[in-house]
Amino acid sequence: MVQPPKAPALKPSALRGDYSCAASDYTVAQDWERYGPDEHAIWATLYRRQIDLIERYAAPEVLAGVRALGASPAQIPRFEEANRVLLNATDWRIVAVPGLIPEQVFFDHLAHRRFPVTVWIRRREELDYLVEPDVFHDFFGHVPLLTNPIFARFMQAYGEAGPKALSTPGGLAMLSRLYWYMVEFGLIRTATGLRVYGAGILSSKGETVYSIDSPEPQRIAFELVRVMRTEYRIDDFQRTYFVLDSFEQLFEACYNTDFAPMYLQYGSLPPLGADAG
Ligand code: HBI
Ligand code: FE
Repeated sequence: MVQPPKAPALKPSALRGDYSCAASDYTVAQDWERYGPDEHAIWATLYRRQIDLIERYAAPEVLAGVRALGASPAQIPRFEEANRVLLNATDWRIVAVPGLIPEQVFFDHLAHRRFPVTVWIRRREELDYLVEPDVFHDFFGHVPLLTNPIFARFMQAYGEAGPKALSTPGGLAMLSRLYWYMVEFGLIRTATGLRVYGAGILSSKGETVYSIDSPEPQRIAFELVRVMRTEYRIDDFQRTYFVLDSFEQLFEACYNTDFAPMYLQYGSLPPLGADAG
């Protein structure tokens, strides 16, 4: 039996998932038949309200992915069905996990083109906010862009960068900021305006609108070192979003880049503030 990792909370609390049946790589069976009507109904509520919003706010590559996956409000998706689409598009697959898993295991899954998706769904009282990822965040937020070859290739390179980050002081914090800002909370410039692609935004009704329409946050052009040095907030909307010109830009900045010199140069310096101008 594997041990759950520590919760990424300010006040550490137990993670919700059941880790007792997880394999050594933290995977479990999705066990789709076990979801009840109430759980499918929560999926339906979340899906309906996000799909309308993202038609207007999300990057075209995200919308193409949502369509390709054939997800619907009718029920929590079956990972096996999504995997047929993903394998065909980019040779990625979903693996089911009980929730957050240790960094090292997470990186290894990504490096092998496996995306860990949490099996459980939030409760109705938590529609708007939840500390841990659930199946709606992981599937609706992350999986659509994994049908995009460039973004999928970036995600693999990200996983491959894990071991060196774990063995260099300050490295993990810097690599995690890249994930936070460019995978969870990324924005992208398109011919028709600024659009959302980050999973943390796509799975949040409030932040989808806020990240694009609010005058409050800073929106800064993507710059690898700056992203890796900038602290983030886990308990509120972001103060800063980084903006891509294209997914190629993210891929080019990270593929074949040795992050070690950046860890050595900046890893032991204090980070830049989450709202540093
Ligand atoms: N585990 N299931 C899951 N999902 C994540 O997004 C995740 C994780 N473990 C570690 C982790 N993310 C972070 O360390 C990333 O910043 C790398
Ligand atoms: Fe996420």
